[in-house]
Amino acid sequence: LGDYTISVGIIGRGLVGSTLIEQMREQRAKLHDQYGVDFRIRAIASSSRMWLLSSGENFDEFSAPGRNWMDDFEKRAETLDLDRFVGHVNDGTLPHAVLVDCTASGEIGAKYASWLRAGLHLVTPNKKANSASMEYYREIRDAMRARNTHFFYEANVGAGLPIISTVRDLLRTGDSFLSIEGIFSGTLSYIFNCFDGSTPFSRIVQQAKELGYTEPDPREDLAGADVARKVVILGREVGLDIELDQISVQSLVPAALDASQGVSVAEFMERLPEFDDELNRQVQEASSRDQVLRYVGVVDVQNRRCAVELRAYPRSHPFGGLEGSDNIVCFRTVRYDAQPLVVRGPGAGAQVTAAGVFADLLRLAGHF
Ligand code: NHO
Repeated sequence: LGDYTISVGIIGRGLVGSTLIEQMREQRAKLHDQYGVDFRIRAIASSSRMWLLSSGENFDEFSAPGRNWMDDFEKRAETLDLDRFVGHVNDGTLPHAVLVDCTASGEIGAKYASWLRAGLHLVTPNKKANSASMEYYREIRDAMRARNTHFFYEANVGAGLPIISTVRDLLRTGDSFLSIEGIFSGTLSYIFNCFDGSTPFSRIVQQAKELGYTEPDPREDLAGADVARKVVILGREVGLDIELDQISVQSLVPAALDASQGVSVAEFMERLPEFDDELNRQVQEASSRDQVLRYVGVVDVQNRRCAVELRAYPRSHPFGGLEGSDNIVCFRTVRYDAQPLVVRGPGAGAQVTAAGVFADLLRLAGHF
């Protein structure tokens, strides 16, 4: 076995997990022949079951074209036992072991520190661990240092866009951050890129829901909680000691329609037009000044403040000309002060998210 043979356990076989497995299958021969990198998928878990491949089994057989590994999962999977799952991936038969967490589970995120301390590497698009308490955030970093293990999470922010890696490159080369400001939600990007005052806000939310751009309950997008997690992760990346509940978040869900009031999704959608006036007034006011409204996340590094809120920007601003569900991030640093460094592109979808996770796996292999 070469140094680049890596035992892989995939937790979560939903949209991102299954797309990642497909992308790894497609690249497998090339990675092996050109770079000597050999990722061996040895275990896959869903929320209640797990499939542990025996030492004689090769996942390539099950994922060959014309065969659906999901069928094999259904036949062979047993009840999920996370400790056995992790022990199997890290059984010492291969030189390195990595867990890829493709769930959105906080419970899984809460295990990272112990897994890193047990010698496993970790790659994930799941934001829960990095946006948990600062204490746990530090515990993860301590575990990595103690065992020289790696944890990569590029897809925590902006799916496959180079956002975390850009922050790291700037810091490592000695630059200092002034601010990070961005549109981090594909859903809210779409909604505000469409919202110019000609169509009521509630109608655009309805369209976005029908197109499948929102969560099944659009309030999850409109409340800004997911953007707040991304902002905390970026804030911590640039050195702020910040907790999720210290971020000021402007929710776009009218208080009377909050889920905590017992309002169903159907009733929320039906009554949202009652609240159109205020946002319509704001967009028209912005428009009269040649501005647009954007729902942004901000890390103000100089004032050590993070916020998630609706802001008005001139049409000529990089945020002004955004299209579709693109994400965009402006990094202002000492070196990029007069003109910010801007990263822009699709920030949602299984293909680009899985590719971000896959790139992290290759980044990990680059350390061996
Ligand atoms: P799914 O399809 O629900 O799959 C989750 C899987 O995890 C399921 O197989 C479930 O059985 C398993 N699971 C849940 N709890 C488990 C547990 N305790 N133990 C074992 N397995 C468990 O979710 P996705 O879509 O595949 O997402 C996976 C992760 O990627 C999540 O952390 C999500 O936040 C992250 N992610 C997904 C996407 C995406 O495209 N689907 C994006 C970013 C991150 O950029 C994407 C996006 O859409 C961003 C956002 N919607 C926006 O900007 O508007």
